[in-house]
Amino acid sequence: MRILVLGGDGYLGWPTAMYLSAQGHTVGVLDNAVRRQYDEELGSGSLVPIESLRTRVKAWERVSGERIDIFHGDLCDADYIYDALRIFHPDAVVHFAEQRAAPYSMIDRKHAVYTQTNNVVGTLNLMYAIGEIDRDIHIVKLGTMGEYGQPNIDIEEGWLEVEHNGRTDRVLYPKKPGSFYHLSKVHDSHNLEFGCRIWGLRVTDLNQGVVYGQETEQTVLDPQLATRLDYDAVFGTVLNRFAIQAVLGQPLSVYGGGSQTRAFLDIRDTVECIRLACENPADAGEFRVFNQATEQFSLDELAKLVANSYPGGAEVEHIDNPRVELENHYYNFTHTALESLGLKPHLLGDTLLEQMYGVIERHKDRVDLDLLKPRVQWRETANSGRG
Ligand code: NAD
Ligand code: USQ
Repeated sequence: MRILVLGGDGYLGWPTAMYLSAQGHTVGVLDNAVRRQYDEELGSGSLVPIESLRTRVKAWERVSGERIDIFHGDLCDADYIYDALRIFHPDAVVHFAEQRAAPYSMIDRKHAVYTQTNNVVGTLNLMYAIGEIDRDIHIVKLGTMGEYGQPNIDIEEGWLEVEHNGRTDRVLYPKKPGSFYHLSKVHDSHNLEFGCRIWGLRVTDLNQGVVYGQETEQTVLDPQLATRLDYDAVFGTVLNRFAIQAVLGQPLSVYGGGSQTRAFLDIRDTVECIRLACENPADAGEFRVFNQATEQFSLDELAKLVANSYPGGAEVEHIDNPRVELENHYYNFTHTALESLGLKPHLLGDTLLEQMYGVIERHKDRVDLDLLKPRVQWRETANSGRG
């Protein structure tokens, strides 16, 4: 298949592009490098050194013999995305190209507006381009488990059968997200579902949980193929941060009481889920939703797992929650669709954590400890961007 990966320079986009290429697909990557600009804005950077997209692609060709085409451009530039689709002619477009950090979207008005504009407009441009150029192109869109929030009922895969006053209907599962970033994904989902109804688009919305890990079968083939690993309080995600804090001898920063429960998956499962979604496309007019996560943990459980597995242990610190989140809540999500397509999940275990500790140990001198502290407060309308 011909697969265009939007956001192919990012934490997940780059390993996915290589994985799909390694499976024999013809891959292109589109990115405007804005993720590297957020680093400059925030004074942060990947713990593991990463190469430019051009160097990565050359290294991949040297290692695998496979070519990946680069499209350097902004998804919010409609003409650019129309041209890219006409030139590349994809069978599937994997859409990772969004501002993805909840704390970044909560810094202040400007960052909230940027996040929602970048994410919603980019997705709309993609929908229109596909609507005009070729409606058979399958959109594989990265959504998030956070779209659902923490409802007091079981979380289904995108849709819910509802009975009300003696009548029944199948409706989009109700959403109660916890940041302006997560809300941007809800808006995308609604726009995409509408595109399926009016134009017969084929869409798979992957409601992905929090991803952990840094290595895949392809990234380890050469240091120039490494993907990024964020540790700062804006872009660093919780399990990656706990592992990094353990190696640095810093307390593991559990926000609030720690009973908050979230859905998780290993980065090696992310790339495989994308392959499965691409190779098994949604039908014309179908808005298909998969919950792309394999396990659930409370923050306290995660912190304990890390503290128990790190040689020498780690201190767990509960700090005032900078976010507004439910605690002591019910959480139970369905995740059978990807497994029925053949996903064999990598469940979180000591081996993965030990591998991560090794990676972190090699690069721990690059950490700016100041960036570990969360400074973006959900209850404030204006925060300083650093941390
Ligand atoms: P990332 O920030 O590392 O990568 C996103 C890439 O998209 C970056 O390289 C960025 O430069 C690019 N991009 C952003 N806006 C763009 C635009 N307008 N035009 C072109 N390129 C643009 O993020 P990631 O962690 O790789 O996440 C990828 C996707 O997966 C995101 O949509 C995110 O919401 C989703 N997701 C991530 C996680 C996670 O734990 N990392 C979990 C669930 C869902
Ligand atoms: N948390 C801590 N300590 C930390 C960092 C986070 O306790 O040091 C807590 C947060 O309060 C939250 C949970 O851990 O309850 C997850 O936070 P996170 O920053 O790891 O993840 P989140 O903000 O939800 O966002 C990440 C990705 C986002 C993706 C989402 C998937 O950045 O792109 O959409 O995970 S999900 O959470 O399923 O919506």
